Amino acid sequence: MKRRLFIASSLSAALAGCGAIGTRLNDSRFHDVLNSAEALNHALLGTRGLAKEYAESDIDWNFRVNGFDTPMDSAYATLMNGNYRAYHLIVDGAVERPQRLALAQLRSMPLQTNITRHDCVEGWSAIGKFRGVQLRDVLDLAQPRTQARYVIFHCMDRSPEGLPYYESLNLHQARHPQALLVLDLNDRPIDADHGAPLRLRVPTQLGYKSAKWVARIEVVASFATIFSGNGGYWEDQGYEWYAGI
Ligand SMILES: Nc1nc2c(c(=O)[nH]1)N[C@H]1C(S)=C(S)[C@@H](COP(=O)(O)O)O[C@H]1N2
Ligand SMILES: [Mo]
Repeated sequence: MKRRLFIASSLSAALAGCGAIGTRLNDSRFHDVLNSAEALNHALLGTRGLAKEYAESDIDWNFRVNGFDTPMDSAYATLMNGNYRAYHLIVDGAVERPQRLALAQLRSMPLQTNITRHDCVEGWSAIGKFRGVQLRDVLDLAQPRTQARYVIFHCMDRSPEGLPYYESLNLHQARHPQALLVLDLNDRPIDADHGAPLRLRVPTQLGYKSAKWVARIEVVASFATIFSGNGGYWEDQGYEWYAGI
């Protein structure tokens, strides 16, 4: 325990004084500190801790919208205009049984609800009621192979420069009981701006991990060869991968 406290205090000393995170993102020493903080978080807290759950009276009924614009391409417009009946979630990669799941199939699985707080790295939070399928149930259908270590979420939107949004979790995070593929937000089918028809929700990690407009879940042994190799759109811009809260 003493050793842990020592490590923790040297980390906070190293982090002290970095008020403007944005200006430090290109500093490699800053990255080293972040990465060691991630490892420490992981070692001390593991992935078993549960995020706090709130009461109905705490819900922000006007849940804020953030991130890139809702996809505007004709493929998405067609999906939306058909009330997402043509949508299928693809689960593939290092799995025994690749899946192609319609929304109705997902809705017929056991659904879980949690009222949890979403924390955006930009400094705002909102409490929402998230209802959906446990990600681990979907992974169980697909049966990850023994070499599988991460799940990549491929999204339908793009950054202003045209780069696709994507995210990743390791299999432990993905099997967290509160990690949901969300179908309903605040008692309504999730709307287009919040990631319809399916978005990830991981209340134990920062907001950018909770990918909206998920089209495909790819199970992989490593994400080194995916886009710029850092495990997510924002991670490729220098944000931390683990992003635990
Ligand atoms: N596909 C996709 N997912 C995304 C984003 C995005 O731009 N595209 N933004 C992330 C960020 S930074 C936040 S804070 C949340 C915002 O979710 P909300 O619009 O439901 O509040 O979505 C996350 N997931
Ligand atoms: Mo965010």
